[in-house]
Amino acid sequence: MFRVDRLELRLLRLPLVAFFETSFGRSYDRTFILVTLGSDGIDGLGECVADANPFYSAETTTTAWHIIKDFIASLVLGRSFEHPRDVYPALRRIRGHQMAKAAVEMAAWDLAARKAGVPLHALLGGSRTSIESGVSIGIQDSLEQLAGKIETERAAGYRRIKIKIKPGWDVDAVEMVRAKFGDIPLMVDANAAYTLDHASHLAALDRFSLMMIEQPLEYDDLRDHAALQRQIRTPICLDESIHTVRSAEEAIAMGACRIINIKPGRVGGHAESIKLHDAAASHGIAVWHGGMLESGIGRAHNIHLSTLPNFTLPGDIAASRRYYVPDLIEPGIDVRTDGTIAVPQGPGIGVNVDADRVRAATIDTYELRA
Ligand code: OSB
Ligand code: MG
Repeated sequence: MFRVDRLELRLLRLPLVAFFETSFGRSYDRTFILVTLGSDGIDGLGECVADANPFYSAETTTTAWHIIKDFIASLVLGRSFEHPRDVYPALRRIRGHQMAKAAVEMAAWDLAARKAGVPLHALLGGSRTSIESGVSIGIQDSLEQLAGKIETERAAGYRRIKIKIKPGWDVDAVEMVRAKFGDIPLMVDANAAYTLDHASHLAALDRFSLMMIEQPLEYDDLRDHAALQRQIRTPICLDESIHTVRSAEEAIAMGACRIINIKPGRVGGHAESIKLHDAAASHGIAVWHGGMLESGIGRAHNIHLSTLPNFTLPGDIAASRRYYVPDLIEPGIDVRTDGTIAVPQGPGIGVNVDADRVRAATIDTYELRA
């Protein structure tokens, strides 16, 4: 049981170590909200994955700030919760805004785990002590640059390479990777850059034995993905299209995907992610943990969630040094030479937040007490 007596929002901006380009654009930094929930002097942290722009999803840092401050805060502040799984249902009146809800809900999980003195993964029900790590490599200026990046990440030990694709940067890029690196575990992510008219073009990827193609079609589509899956052999994985357990059940029933990328921010937090994970498992659908360029705080949450048994494929959870130097946590998240990450064993998310670095990155703050 915990009573939430404090809620703090911080808007942060951190420069990325290297630009990150997807089919919807190039980023040089990340602006995000850090949520703190307090109870009897103990704090729990959640990182909101909404970006400054509405290009990956409709939510932005500004909409999330508004929804948390003006609607979510009154539903959690001064309230006692038996378990953090009760937070998401308490927000039911608010439609959508999964990223805003998730940031608060995940802070509640960290808080509850810290209060109980247990690592977050124990509260979530996961048992792995290490997770498999993959990398997501953005669109580059040239195929030579892409080859260089892949060489670096392979040498670091990562177990799976994902490359971002878009029309004009797809078949040739994959062909180069296969020619240069052979039969490595490889997948592509289109971030909704194609339409069903591209079906025969996307079928040209079939000969490369990719693990999957992630979100080839529109961000809110299921029907065309089902049609596309009937025309290509490469398994389709959905990311953007899955925002609730219900949408996942619909996608599975329609044959719109064979694999699902779980990002707790996209589905409303840890409790909904566990439900989605369980539903996918019951249908024989593999899941893996996606990434949103999180700082070490959000990354630590992702590591804990990835300890659940149906996360059977390497996640987009890489070392801090690929994203932020320094990270907000000290030490940062490290990937071992065998491509795995050790699951933190301390209470809650189990990482040390560097308060000075958080302060230095802060643009705006807001605090409420019960
Ligand atoms: O589509 O998975 C995606 C980053 C930002 C927004 C969307 C996506 C991504 C990534 C990067 O692929 C994953 C990571 O390394 O955090
Ligand atoms: Mg994706």
